[in-house]
Amino acid sequence: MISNEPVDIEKAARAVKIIAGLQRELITRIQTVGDCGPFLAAVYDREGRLIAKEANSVVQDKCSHCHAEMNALKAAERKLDTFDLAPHHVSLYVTAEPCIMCLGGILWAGVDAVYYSVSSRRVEEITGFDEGFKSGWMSEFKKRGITVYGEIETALGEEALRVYMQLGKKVYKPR
Ligand code: AZG
Ligand code: ZN
Repeated sequence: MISNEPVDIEKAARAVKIIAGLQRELITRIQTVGDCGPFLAAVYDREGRLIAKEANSVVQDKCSHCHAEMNALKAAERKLDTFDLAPHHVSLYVTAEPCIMCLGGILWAGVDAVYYSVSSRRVEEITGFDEGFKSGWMSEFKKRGITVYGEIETALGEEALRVYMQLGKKVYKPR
């Protein structure tokens, strides 16, 4: 596990539990929903209540922006009836490191923290997706007061990506 702050055992334990649940659900969705992308994200408040959970729906919705993180943040904003999540003190949990687009979306949404599983490097190695250029993003988030924990429960996260590839599903990328 890596982090942009000293590791808090309680935050880390909560993240392991939530991310393992997302990974198991993601594998089931990949196996059962024909056009589900291989990424799942959830927004929780600081009392541990689930606000929104969404998968990548790029293929299904014919929309290049419909990454799991963007879908989950949009659903959370709709549910809380706001364009600014900051007063609600929410955290984003996601099965892979956010891509270049989602880093921007996460900043504009106003989350307190981001917890992710598989690194972009491993996503690219396993699937061929292009996650973009984004050096030093964890320290940029720290400067803006956003906590980041990464590479949580990576074995199951990588397994979800391998299942996606084994099923011959679509790898879309910028060209
Ligand atoms: C992606 N990476 C993440 N983290 N999430 C998605 O929905 C993606 N789609 N393509 N790369
Ligand atoms: Zn993304």
